[in-house]
Amino acid sequence: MIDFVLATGNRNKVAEYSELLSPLADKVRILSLKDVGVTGDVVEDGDTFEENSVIKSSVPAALGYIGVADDSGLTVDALDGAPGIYSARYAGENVTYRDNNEKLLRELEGVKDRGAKFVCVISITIPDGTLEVPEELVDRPLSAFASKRCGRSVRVIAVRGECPGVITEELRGREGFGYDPLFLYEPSGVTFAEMSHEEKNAVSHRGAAARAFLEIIKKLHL
Ligand code: ITT
Repeated sequence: MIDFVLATGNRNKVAEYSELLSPLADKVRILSLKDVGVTGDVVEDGDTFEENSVIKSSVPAALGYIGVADDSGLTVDALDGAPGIYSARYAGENVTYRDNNEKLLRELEGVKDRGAKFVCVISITIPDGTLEVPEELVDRPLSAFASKRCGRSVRVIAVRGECPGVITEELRGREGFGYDPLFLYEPSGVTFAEMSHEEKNAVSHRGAAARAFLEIIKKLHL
C-alpha cells in the first residue's frame, strides 16, 4: 500500500476523487493534508492551471510525501478565457459560488456566444526515492518548477482533461458545486448541476483527467 496525499481544501473534490480513484483502492491509500499535519491555505500564484496544480501537489512533496492535486476552472470564450485560473475567486476573495455565478451572468448579459470549457489539470509530485517513475512520463519543466518550490528533487507527472459546454442564462439544478448550475453540457441538454455524480464524472473535465491519471498510475510499479 502506498500513500498519496490529496492536496485540496475543497470537500467536493475529495468526494469526487474518492469515487474516481476507487479502482486503485487495493494499492493506494488517499490521505488528506490534515492527515499529514498541514493546515492553512496554499497561495496559488502560478500563471497556468499546470503551475497551480503543481504548487498544490508540491506541499506534501516538500515533506517527503507523494502529492496529488488538481487545479481546475472555467474558461469562457467571449471573456477571453476568464475566469480561468481565477475561477475560485472571480468575484473577489472569500466569495461564495453564488457570487461567482452572479458575476458570470452579469459579464455575459446580452452576449450571444456563450461557449465555454471546464479544464482540470491533475498533477502528481513524487519525491525522489519514493517511487520509480518511467522517464517518458515525467514533465521536465514542471519537475524543475516543483523541485524549486519543494527544496528537494521531485518528479512531476501532469494530465489535463477538458469538457466543452455553454453558459446558460439562469441557474439550473442543485447538484455539484461552483459553476455547475450554469454549465450546460449540450449532448445531454442538462447542466452539470442537473446530473448525478456518476453522470457528471462520465463526461466532466475532472473525470477525463482522472481517467488519464489512472492510466498513468497503472504504468507505475506500485
Ligand atoms: P483547492 O484549490 O483547495 O483544490 P478550489 O475550490 O480552490 O480547491 P481550484 O483552485 O481548482 O479549487 O478552483 C476551481 C474553481 O473552479 C472552483 O472553486 C469552481 O469555482 C470552479 N470549478 C472547478 N471544477 C468545477 C466543477 O467540476 N464544477 C463547477 N465548478 C468547478
